[in-house]
Amino acid sequence: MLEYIDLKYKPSSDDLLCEYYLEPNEMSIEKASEHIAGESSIGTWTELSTMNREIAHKLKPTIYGIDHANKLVKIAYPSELFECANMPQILSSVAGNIFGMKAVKALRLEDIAFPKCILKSFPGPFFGIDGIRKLAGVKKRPLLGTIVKPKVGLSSDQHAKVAFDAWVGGCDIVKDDENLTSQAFNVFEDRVKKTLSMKEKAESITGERKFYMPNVSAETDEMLTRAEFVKQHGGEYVMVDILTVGWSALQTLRSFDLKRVIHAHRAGHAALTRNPRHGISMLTIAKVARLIGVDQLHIGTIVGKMEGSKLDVEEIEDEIEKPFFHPKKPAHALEQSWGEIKPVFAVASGGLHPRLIPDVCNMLGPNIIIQVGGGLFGHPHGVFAGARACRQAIDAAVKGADLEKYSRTHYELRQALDKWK
Ligand code: CAP
Ligand code: MG
Repeated sequence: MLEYIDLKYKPSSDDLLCEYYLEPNEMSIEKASEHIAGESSIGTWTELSTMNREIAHKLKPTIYGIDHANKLVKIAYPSELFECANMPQILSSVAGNIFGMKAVKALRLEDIAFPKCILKSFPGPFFGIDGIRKLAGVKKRPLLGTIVKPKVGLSSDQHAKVAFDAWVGGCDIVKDDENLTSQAFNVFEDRVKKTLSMKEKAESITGERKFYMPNVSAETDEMLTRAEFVKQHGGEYVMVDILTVGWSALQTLRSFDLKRVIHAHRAGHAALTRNPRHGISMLTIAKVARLIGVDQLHIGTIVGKMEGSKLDVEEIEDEIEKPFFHPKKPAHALEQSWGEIKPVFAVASGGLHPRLIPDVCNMLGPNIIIQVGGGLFGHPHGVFAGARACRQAIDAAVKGADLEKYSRTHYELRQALDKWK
């Protein structure tokens, strides 16, 4: 077995770094980590007649950290192992076969840091936070989004109508739900045309920029055709379910000369991220998504209906919103310096309603997009009132006003607080 462990090794700026949570299976964590290091790079289960010094010298990774108490292993991979601009290949290496190895009882890729040479080969976000704020003409406050509910079932006319009500009521953004694409009852092109024209009407009434995020998730060629259709019809955004379309399709969408805001929905992520002992962390997925180049990314709400601890959600927001060159922090081994890669706008969504909005603002700060689906479409007085209630809750949070007091002079908010205690 090749020697992979060198606890004195100091990773070079050319290494790709991974941190794994590793539960060994009837062997030492050292032995198990060597299996992982080998299988994720140049090794396999037995010695090879075809292995030679040169390959080993050039491509062998180094296990440079083993934390027995927390079962954490750090591995530095020489960048030559990877193909620049090829996310499938990178993840097939460091997040591929290894999860199924008998040498481990459980394995979770907790964090990843990309070296400059790989960083430079990906575009990152086209707009980033500053670009979106400029597009929206909203300098400071959190942006307010909603998701048309029911998730699916409305006709394209009904979809456009409720989107109009949400925009005029105060939403900046209206999005399709993750499982609405182009079903018989609501064909994509129809919905996009009607909803975009309602968007223009809402803009002229409110004097505010309004945005529609149509879900273009589909087979890659079809996805590109739909994205182009949105562009031709004046839409500024596309939304894509990044896990179900896949990393390669996301790279294709980003490389397409779209110049549209890419909103990343993470439907399916919890199959990978939820188990704290096995899988891939949302932090890792968020870094991959930022590198490929999404502009907005769901990261959780802490207080809503989806799991995701305060620590996790705040750490993900920190990481994706970190500016190009962040102030020198005590270098955590996997500290990612993002170079020219723009920051990504964090999205808090899932089980939110007006009463929870101040908590989200206080915990996740102003650089957040707050998306409220059921908590807006479930308002006792309908969509327009639901949007007004959510916008009033954001205004209260921005002013630091007490929500109950604020609701005495904001009727729609009062009604929402009465419904969702
Ligand atoms: C929220 C939502 C989003 C979730 C996804 C839904 O609707 O549209 O898909 O936010 O979760 O379908 O549940 P509600 P996450 O506001 O009605 O809950 O953002 O954690 O990926
Ligand atoms: Mg949804």
